[in-house]
Amino acid sequence: NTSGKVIKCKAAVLWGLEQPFSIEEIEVAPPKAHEVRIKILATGICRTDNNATTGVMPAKFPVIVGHEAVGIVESIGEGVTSLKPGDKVIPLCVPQCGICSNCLKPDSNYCDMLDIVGKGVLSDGTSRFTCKGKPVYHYMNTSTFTEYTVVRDVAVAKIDAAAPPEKACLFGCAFTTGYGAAINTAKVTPGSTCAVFGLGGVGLSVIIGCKIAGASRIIGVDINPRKFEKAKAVGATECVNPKDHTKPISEVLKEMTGDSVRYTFEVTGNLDTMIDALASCHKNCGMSVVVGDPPASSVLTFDPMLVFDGRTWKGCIFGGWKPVNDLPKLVSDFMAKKFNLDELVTHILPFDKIEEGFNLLKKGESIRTVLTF
Ligand code: PAD
Ligand code: ZN
Ligand code: ZN
Repeated sequence: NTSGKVIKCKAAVLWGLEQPFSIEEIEVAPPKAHEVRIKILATGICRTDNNATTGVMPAKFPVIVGHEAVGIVESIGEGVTSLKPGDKVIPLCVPQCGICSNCLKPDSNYCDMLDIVGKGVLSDGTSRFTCKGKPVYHYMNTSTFTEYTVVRDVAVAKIDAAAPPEKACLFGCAFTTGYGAAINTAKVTPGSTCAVFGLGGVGLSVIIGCKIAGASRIIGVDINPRKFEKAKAVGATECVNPKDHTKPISEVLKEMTGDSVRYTFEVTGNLDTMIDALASCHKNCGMSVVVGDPPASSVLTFDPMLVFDGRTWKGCIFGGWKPVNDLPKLVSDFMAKKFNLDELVTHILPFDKIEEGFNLLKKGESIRTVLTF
């Protein structure tokens, strides 16, 4: 029984910006009040983790990143009532404390506990990880590239004990984000035409959402044509490479559809693509959803007529779900075969091969690589 004791285990530590992942032995302190310690079973690699290594997303170094995982509760701190050792769980990069002004709003999931600025510490202002005598910081309340992690109890969703970890981990980010962007944020209507810019794990999940919502045309847009086959397998009706055209992509989509693109989704994190996606939806009744992470401290200049004309420009965090409440239901729907995540997981690698997993992402060869322990 490891409860109450420091656990020594393996973790992938980032010592600084643009450094490789270094597999180190770390110490994981026991959970304090309202925290739980989790043994990670499987964790996906998301673009947002890579964004921490490049500085696009702020993080405090040294750091353990990773935010898309399934694990088992190993032990709980004082005052934890919602979870017990042995529960199968998903750590939440977007917590749901239930009491902040945002959690109390029925239509907001932007919990005050969300650590989007990269503070990297838990509620008492300290970290639970050390390596070689130094503190190692947390990332987005989760830090899943480690055999054991400690998170706040409000940043944990309990899921079906039978859920397969190497698929269900995608509910920790990619699927939940993309599917929710279509279902909750855009509220895609039956028979509509959608265009999805960026066909990675999150973009393909948007396509799955558009399809379930009954969209009749779903156009995948990517500069990497190797992504088209998977996009079609999950529901894209056609795919376009902006590099094959001299005209702006918004013009290309307008011609393809007789000016009827109702919903567009930016799922690449590029500033130019955010404007392209906005300009690509119908000028008066279209809606464009920003899902990709904008680079930290960036500024965008755009023609205000794009919005004045009547378009709606929206963003969403984690697909707009209230995750403690909604993730268990999403996982139940998955177990009932409402959606199939098989196409999204292209690679499964042992945890030690994390660097190889990131290289697959950077080279555009993977959709999701899942690391197993
Ligand atoms: P990914 O790298 O697997 O996929 C991105 C795709 O975009 C790739 O297929 C690229 O080829 C493609 N792409 C890149 N540049 C362009 C371009 N100029 N035009 C068209 N396509 C392009 O990433 P992902 O699916 O893991 O994540 C996608 C984005 O979503 C990324 O910015 C990530 O940080 C963000 C994200 N946001 C949330 C949220 O809550 N809003 C959650 C998770 C991820
Ligand atoms: Zn809250
Ligand atoms: Zn993510």
